[in-house]
Amino acid sequence: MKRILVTGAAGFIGSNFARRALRQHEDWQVCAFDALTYAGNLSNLEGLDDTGRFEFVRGDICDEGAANAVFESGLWAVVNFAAESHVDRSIHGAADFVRTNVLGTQVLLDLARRHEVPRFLQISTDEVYGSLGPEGKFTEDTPLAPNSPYSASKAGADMLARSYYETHGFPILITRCSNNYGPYQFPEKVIPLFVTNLLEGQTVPLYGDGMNIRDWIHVYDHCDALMAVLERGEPGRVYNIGGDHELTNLELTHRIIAELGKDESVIERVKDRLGHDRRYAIDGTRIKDELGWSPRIDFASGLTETVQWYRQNESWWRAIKTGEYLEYYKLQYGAA
Ligand code: NAD
Ligand code: TDX
Repeated sequence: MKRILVTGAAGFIGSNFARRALRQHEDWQVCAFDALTYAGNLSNLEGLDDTGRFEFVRGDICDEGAANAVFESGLWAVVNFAAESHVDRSIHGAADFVRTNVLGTQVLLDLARRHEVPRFLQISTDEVYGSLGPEGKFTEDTPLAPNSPYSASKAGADMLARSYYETHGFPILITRCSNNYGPYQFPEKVIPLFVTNLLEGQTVPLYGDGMNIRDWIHVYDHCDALMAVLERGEPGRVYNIGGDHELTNLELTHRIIAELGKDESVIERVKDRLGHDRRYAIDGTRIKDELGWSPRIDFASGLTETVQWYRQNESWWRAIKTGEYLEYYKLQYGAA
């Protein structure tokens, strides 16, 4: 059995990854480690216990003692998803971002090195490269130029991981992915926010001129790419992951409105995000050439299925929007 530690496993991508790992690899055990911040949701992990190869531990990656306990029984890999992940929140306050994203990553790197874990996959983001003009794409050699406290803290974590490879020869891998969408995404991010607002009969707040561009990838494609990097990537290397599907926010909004059978009148133009990056686009040549991976889910069907998922899982997002899901943790684990 290979035991892998998935931090941030109660969040959006971590929970999708944990489910995929258990389904795809019958010889893997998954230890899910998560602090259950506002973004962590135990219901994202429902059913995984049934595999008999899954364990959930509530803990903070900055707490070395708590995290050390999960390293004691031996690990083949650490996959670090744990992070503060929402750009708007980082504009209001950067402290939690620096703490979890930078300090937390350092704690995990030290523990993994001490316990001689053979692989450490740091989940990063395309936002560390900053913003593009109308032309060009981010390659792994694009200099880092983060513009938000969120992306600056993620870049800090990347630099730390890199330094552990250069200084200690510790086998880290870094992935930098574009914007994800799909099941279990917290409804503060644009797609689930807009979809659930429309399902509730509300308007959708479009920032600025709506012409900012994001490259959209389905979370299942992202998880496939992560599996390829975890199993076959070369230590010390960075891999960009993209969906090859650029859209302006206005185009995206129109697609969502059409899916929900609404019209333009639901769009509420609001003030722009501070320091709002104009465009992200990924050059995925390296992961395609070296690991044979490219995205498979086309955006049109991915979006239709995602909207369907939010329609069918109304109790999941309603509990988040009312804050009821936090009560559930308090019952299970006590107040945070
Ligand atoms: P998320 O906010 O949905 O989940 C983050 C999880 O981390 C939550 O379950 C939260 O409880 C947990 N967490 C936060 N602080 C913690 C701490 N101190 N200790 C332990 N657990 C903690 O985020 P997501 O969208 O699933 O993103 C996961 C990772 O992927 C992040 O590192 C993010 O930077 C990266 N990423 C996200 C996207 C995207 O589009 N969502 C794209 C590229 C990269
Ligand atoms: O209400 C909104 N209105 C709006 O116009 C929100 C929440 C967002 N937007 C715009 C801002 C962005 O241009 O939509 C775009 C996407 O916004 P987010 O969903 O907040 O994502 P983004 O800021 O692009 O960052 C995401 O992708 C990269 C994730 O949140 C990060 O964790 C990841 O690293």
